Amino acid sequence: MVEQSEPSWEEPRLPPGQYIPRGRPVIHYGRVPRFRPETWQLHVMGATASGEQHRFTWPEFSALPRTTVMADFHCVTKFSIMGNEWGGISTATLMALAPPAPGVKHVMIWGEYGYSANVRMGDFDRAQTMFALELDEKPIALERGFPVRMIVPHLYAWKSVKWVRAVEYLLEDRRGFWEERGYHNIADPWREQRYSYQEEAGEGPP
Ligand SMILES: Nc1nc2c(c(=O)[nH]1)N[C@H]1C(S)=C(S)[C@@H](COP(=O)(O)O)O[C@H]1N2
Ligand SMILES: [Mo]
Repeated sequence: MVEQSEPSWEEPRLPPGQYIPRGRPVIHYGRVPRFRPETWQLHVMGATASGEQHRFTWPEFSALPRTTVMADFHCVTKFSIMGNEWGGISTATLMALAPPAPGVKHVMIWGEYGYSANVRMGDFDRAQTMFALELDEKPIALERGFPVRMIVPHLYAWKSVKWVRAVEYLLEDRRGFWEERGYHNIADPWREQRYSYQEEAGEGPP
C-alpha cells in the first residue's frame, strides 16, 4: 500500500511585499491631540438600532470589560510589526451596548481632527477587531493613539484609527480619509489591496 503523505506547510506570517523593520515606526497625518478625560467621549452614531446617538464618557468607556489580542500589524508603506499584544475592549462589547440597525453593512471610524477610515461590518465585527488601550501591557503611547485606538489587525494599518472618538454605522459605504486619497477601500494585506485602482466591482462605493 502506498502511504499518503499529509499535506503540510507553514502558514506564512508576513503578507506579500512586507518587511520587518528595525524598531517600530510611528506614523500619522497631522498633530498628536491632547487627552482631556473630563470632556472625552466616544460617540456611536449613524444608523443605530434605537435611532439615538450613544455616548460613553471616559469613566464609562474605560470600565468596560477588557480582552487581549495578539496580532501582527501591517502598514501599506510595507513595514510589518509582528506579535503585538493589544489590551482593550472588543467591538462586540461596544456593539452589544450600542447596537447597529438591521441593514448596517459598513462602519466609519472617526479619530480626532477628522481622520477617518471605513470598514465593512464583517471586518469591524471580527473577533480580533478592538478598541485598544494598551500595547504590550502598558498604556498606549500618546503618539500611538492614547487613550484609545482602533485595531483592525487583518487589514492595512491605516484602518487602525488612532485617538478614536466616534463610530458611525453606515447603511451605504463611504470612503474615509485615505480611501478618498487613492487607497484601497478594503485593504486586505494578504491580497495586497493597497490602491483604489486595484478595486474590483463591488469592493468600493460607486
Ligand atoms: N488618527 C489617525 N490614525 C492613524 C493614522 C493617522 O494619520 N491618524 N495613520 C494610520 C497609519 S497609515 C498607520 S501605519 C498607523 C501607524 O500606527 P503606529 O504609529 O502605532 O505605528 O496608524 C494609523 N492610524
Ligand atoms: Mo500606514
